[in-house]
Amino acid sequence: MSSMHSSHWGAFRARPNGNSLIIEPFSGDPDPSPLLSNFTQVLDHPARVTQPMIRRGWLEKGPGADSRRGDDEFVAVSWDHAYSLIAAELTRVKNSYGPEGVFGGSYGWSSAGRFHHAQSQVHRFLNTTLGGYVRSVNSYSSGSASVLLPHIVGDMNEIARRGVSWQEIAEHSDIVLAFGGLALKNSQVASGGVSEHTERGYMQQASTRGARFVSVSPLKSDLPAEAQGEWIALNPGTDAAFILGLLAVLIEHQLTDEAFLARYCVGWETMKAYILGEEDGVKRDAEWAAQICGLSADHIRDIARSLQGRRVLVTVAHALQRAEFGEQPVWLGLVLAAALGQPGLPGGGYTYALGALGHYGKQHNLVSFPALPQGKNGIDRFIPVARIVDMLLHPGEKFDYNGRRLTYPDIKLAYWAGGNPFHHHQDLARLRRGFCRLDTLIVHEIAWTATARHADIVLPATMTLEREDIGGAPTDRHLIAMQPVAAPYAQAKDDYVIFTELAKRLGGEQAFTEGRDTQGWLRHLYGQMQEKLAAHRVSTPDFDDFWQQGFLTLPQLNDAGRMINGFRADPDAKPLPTASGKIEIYSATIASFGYESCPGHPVWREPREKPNAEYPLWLIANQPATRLHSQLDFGAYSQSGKQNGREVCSLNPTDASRRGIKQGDVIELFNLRGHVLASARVTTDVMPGVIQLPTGAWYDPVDVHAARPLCRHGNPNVLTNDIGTSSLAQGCTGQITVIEVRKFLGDAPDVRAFLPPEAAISKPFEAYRHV
Ligand code: PGD
Repeated sequence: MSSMHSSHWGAFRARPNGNSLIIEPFSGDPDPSPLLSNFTQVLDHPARVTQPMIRRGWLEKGPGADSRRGDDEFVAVSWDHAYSLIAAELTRVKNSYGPEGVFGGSYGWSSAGRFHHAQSQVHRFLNTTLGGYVRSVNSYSSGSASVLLPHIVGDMNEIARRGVSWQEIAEHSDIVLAFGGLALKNSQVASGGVSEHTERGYMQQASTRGARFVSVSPLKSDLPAEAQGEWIALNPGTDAAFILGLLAVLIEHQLTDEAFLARYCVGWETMKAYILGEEDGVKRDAEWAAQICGLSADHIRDIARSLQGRRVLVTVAHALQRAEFGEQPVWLGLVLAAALGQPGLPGGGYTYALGALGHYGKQHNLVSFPALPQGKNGIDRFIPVARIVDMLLHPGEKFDYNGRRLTYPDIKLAYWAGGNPFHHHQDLARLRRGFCRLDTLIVHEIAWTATARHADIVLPATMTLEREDIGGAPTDRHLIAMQPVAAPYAQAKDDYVIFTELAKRLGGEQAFTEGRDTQGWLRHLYGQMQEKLAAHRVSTPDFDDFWQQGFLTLPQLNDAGRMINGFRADPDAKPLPTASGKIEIYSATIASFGYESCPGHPVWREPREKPNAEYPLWLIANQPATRLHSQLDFGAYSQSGKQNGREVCSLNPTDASRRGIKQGDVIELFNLRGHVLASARVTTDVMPGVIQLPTGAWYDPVDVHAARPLCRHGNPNVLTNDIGTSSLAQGCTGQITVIEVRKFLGDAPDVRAFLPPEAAISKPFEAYRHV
């Protein structure tokens, strides 16, 4: 008997086969993701957390700052004992500091089911039992674009999802100019699930029709072979300068669409003055851009001229804005599309982050599946999500954010479920210092990630395969009944069950559960969706039939590509949701904030970190191809991509031979923040001067206390820099940094990332599977 289930990387059927699982992709998926095979052998992997664990130092000394976090023993306790300790600690913090003392941002992707979405569960729990918590806003994915785009064109999700559709590209685009490429490893993933992977097919269809895909990236692999495209290799982080150079050529040859710019945009004259050097005497022309981005001036001129008179789509990947001044390429991509007069034409103009997630460029469902209500947060204090360590290390300090001057709160307790900060944050030694300042860190995890190892209280959570849920996303026409595939491992419990037990002890059970168990909630949420559909006269099977069938096909809107198209078709009736109602090439609002790091029109700014004599190489720390973020790094597919258990890092033969590095060597990447071991892959797919090491290898430091730790496994966030993109958005800047690399001499230490902390395994307990 197989069970229907879903994940962020696809729907599937699963059935047990001894200790492993046989996974069959959803029959309706034309191009299933290979990430599905990460599920085959993980249910009882030794990395799983078996029972509640408390850090010895916290048990003995009580809550308080402690530098032993990440290097202490764990003591196994009963669930009852763990619940009592947590309830008492939450009560202490609430009574002494109020909800302002609790950080509940709990950033992380968790699993696809909409009810067991761990972040929502944490928020609902803290709202209903403590009266609120300090929250985080925006994401590590699109922290700067999500703040910038509403000022200059409209809501980020609207642009990405309803900007220009894949269907239009297949039918109409002549040129798709993709800054950051269109890698399928990214579009095979969508939060909430993606039951049909269609991007490869659309690219194939477009290129067969004659569309030209141009990928601007330091990595050749950012464009799939099916696109039959061109690779423009430019220096990391220099797209803004490149686009300014392209604009200069368009201006010089009078190839700009002045009528479009005058009618639909504000600020073109100011932008032109900046490009022509009328503001400060610096002419940003092709020669100027060539010096920065590593292309020849002639190449830049050729590319610019080739765009004129064609149906051109410009898209800028999430990755580009995950860098210092990451707002600028996002803004300039829009300016380039506007200068060509393309926004609003089918298959032309601007779309943000096409292909960065499986959600984008698709049609929306007629109604969305309801989210678990999160209750009311009684306090209004927040941080931009990637500023967490600044908050922990500098309570009371002021910082800028999107025109506001905010103050970092003084956090005593952090509650985390469904995320892995030691995966997603930058400068991990600094992150550890921040976490060591807390009184208490509580983590629910399925496995011993570095975040769990740094916690004071670790509670074993069930993984998605062990519980029932409903998977769905706003642009996925299949709603999936996620049927349990296996019984919970050892003593693992659902996040919802854990919070229900804690709510009981804190006197908030009714408010938290509203009298429902998991089944009760699934039926309730499904019923709400049925009501929304009924209002459109769409009938749906009852819950039991849906559950038995395993999925439901939902009606969709024909809305892909509607956002910008609508604006051009009827500019008076539907102005854009910006201050001027037009595309803002110059934003008076942003200018009024007075930020040097993000002025009123897009600019080129030299990043603080760039290659130098000591650290001459760019490191690109991008999304991995063999797993989602750090999830199931111990899974079969993720492991198959490693070399002797270590993450593989790619570098150009020129850089390798200069350092005597050969294919398969263990190499050490280092900078002033730390050292990382990885296995070398020597390839011309990476441009000279650049090294690529994907994110997601679990942090595995030889000595957690070291100021510059050595990770033996290959986590690039040891090396990345923990600064905000700009005063405007304060987004994550983890995509690029500078490093040096050398061959690692001597015996490379074995990877220990997937072994539970020693004391935790030496405890006498029986790991068993109970039904
Ligand atoms: P995941 O690995 O998905 O990473 O950061 P995020 O924290 O989301 O973490 C999810 C965790 O939830 C896993 O540890 C998993 O075991 C756990 N989990 C899964 N299901 C459950 C559950 O049901 N309950 C509980 N309690 N836990 C569960 C991702 C973030 O990383 C993102 S979105 C981006 S885009 C960023 N990308 C980069 C980057 O490009 N470059 C760098 N250098 N850094 C990045 N960090 C960011």
